[in-house]
Amino acid sequence: MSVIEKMSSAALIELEDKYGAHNYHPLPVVLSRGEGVYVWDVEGKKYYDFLSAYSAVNQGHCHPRIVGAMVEQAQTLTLTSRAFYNDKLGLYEEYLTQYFGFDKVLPMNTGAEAVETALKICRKWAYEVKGIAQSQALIVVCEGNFHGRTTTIISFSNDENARKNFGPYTDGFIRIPYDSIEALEEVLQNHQNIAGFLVEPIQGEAGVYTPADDYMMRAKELCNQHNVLFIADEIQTGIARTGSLLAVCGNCSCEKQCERQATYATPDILILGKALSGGAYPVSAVLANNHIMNVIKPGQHGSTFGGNPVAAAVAMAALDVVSDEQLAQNARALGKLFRTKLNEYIQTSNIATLVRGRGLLNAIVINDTEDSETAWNICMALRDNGLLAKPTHGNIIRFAPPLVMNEEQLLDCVRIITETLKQFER
Ligand code: IF1
Repeated sequence: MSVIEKMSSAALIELEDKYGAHNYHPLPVVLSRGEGVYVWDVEGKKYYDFLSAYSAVNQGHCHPRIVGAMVEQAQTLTLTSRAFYNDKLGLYEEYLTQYFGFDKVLPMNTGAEAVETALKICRKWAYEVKGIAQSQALIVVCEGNFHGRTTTIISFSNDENARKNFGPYTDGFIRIPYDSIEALEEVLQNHQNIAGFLVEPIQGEAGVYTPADDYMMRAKELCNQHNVLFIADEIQTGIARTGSLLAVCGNCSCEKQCERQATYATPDILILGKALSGGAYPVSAVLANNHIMNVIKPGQHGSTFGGNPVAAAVAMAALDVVSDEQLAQNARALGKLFRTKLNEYIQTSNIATLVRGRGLLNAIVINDTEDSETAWNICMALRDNGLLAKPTHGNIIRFAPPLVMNEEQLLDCVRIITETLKQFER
């Protein structure tokens, strides 16, 4: 241990470079500690975390309630597999389904696994309930989607880097433009065998692309009309990130964070991951009502770790924190402030052209070509100035701090961001 603690950032980066597969291109900063909205590197420098592990750490780093629940359960019982019952799973299933308003949950671990689960449930429902002919079911997805890295999921991606040379691909998906109700209407009218529509309420990887306010609601209505399952991937947008418990709720201004969920765009299948554990542990879930979930019978789906007692204890604590600390309301208020302040700056800027997002899932568009290094260089300068963010797709920088941030901290971050951008004005 003491040897590792003494190693420099440069030496640790070298180790990863030598012994790890090169499947990532991280910002060169080596973190060794986190607390709330802050992380520290191995040299002791302190940063604001403006990525939150891609919105997994919504509740802040090492939240004592979440860590406490994890440690306590880890000392008691960690894994039984689903060959036996455990004394936490049922409690968690009741808690989670009541929290989000569904009959049942199927617990998994990673986001991609949960998406795969939703696709399997949807196809099985299509054959056994909707009555689509064997192997004919189609699932509609969107251009620019990101749903994970499995072979089936990359089959319907249009990101060449993510899919090239991983074929043969899985059939049965149709891609339509995102944020186009007309395209959805057309595809639903032209095909008889559509089982589901899989969609992100905001496209994160595509650069925090925020669709029209009524897109989710109208898409859900169209799906209803055509007896097609509306499947919301809220792995990144869910759990208070966008200023409401779920982003499918839209820009609701209600005080009760999920009030509109029941009447607005309740998905037929809801996919959660990331912040379901506050970033402490891989926990994902697929929620649906009985008439859909009951198509899955023993032996047809599962996972060794799915629904394990540590995951159950961690997820309950993580969701307790979201409601007790009113994180959705905080994300909504601070998000508005963030966009207002950045917009004021952008009026005067040549380097930043646009800020967009909802709640505390935001991005700025950098005024340069897609393949330029400018966004990366700005992120390096932000790092030097004490704030960690990452570019997405070339010239866009995503800003997603933990939701436990306060107003004073947010204004401090706005100061760091604008002062850094100033260094790049031309
Ligand atoms: C990586 C992006 C974010 C997701 C949605 C499913 C998954 C993700 C909407 C899969 C995961 C992560 C994965 C991460 C990068 C990151 C990401 F830039 F690639 F798009 F967050 F914006 N659905 N997103 O966002 O969940 O299996 O990873 O648990 O390094 O690949 P997972």
